[in-house]
Amino acid sequence: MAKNRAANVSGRVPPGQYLVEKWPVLSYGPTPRAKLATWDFRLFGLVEEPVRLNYQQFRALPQNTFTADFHCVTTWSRLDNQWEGVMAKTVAALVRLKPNARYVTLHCEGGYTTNLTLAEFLDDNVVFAHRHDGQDLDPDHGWPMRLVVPKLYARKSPKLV
Ligand SMILES: Nc1nc2c(c(=O)[nH]1)N[C@H]1C(S)=C(S)[C@@H](COP(=O)(O)O)O[C@H]1N2
Ligand SMILES: [Mo]
Repeated sequence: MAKNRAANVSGRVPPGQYLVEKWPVLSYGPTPRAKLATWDFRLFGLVEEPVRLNYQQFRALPQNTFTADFHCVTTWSRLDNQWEGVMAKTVAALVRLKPNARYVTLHCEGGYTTNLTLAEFLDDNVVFAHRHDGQDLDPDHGWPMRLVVPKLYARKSPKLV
């Protein structure tokens, strides 16, 4: 890892971060093996219409690409990541949220969970991504799909959702 103190990008990275060019893997356990044939994405809770998508159906949803920085609270930041996937807003529209919905919990293969306020989830540039910098995500980075929430520390960007 290049230990570049992020002095000339203040305002863009949180205080005390250093910049990395290689992308570190931060997982609390071994990467579970994903099988596309049995993969599913379930949307349930305070919704009018619970939805279950297989991988083909997920990939058939409208796709977006954008660039954003990625910050881990263990002090590394990786700038200018290009993400490609389905925006969280697009996914939320499928289920039609009930008016009393306030929070989203994301459940991952392997047991990791994290939560967001609905406003954080529906913010711009929140994406269920399957590609990074023009390539399929590596399994250790969440392939076949992970959420990316660029404005929050990356622990709120769950892999293998
Ligand atoms: N499923 C899962 N998602 C996860 C984690 C994890 O351990 N398991 N770690 C989180 C943390 S703390 C960070 S910093 C980012 C790191 O993503 P990366 O390993 O792709 O760099 O993933 C987040 N999402
Ligand atoms: Mo992290």
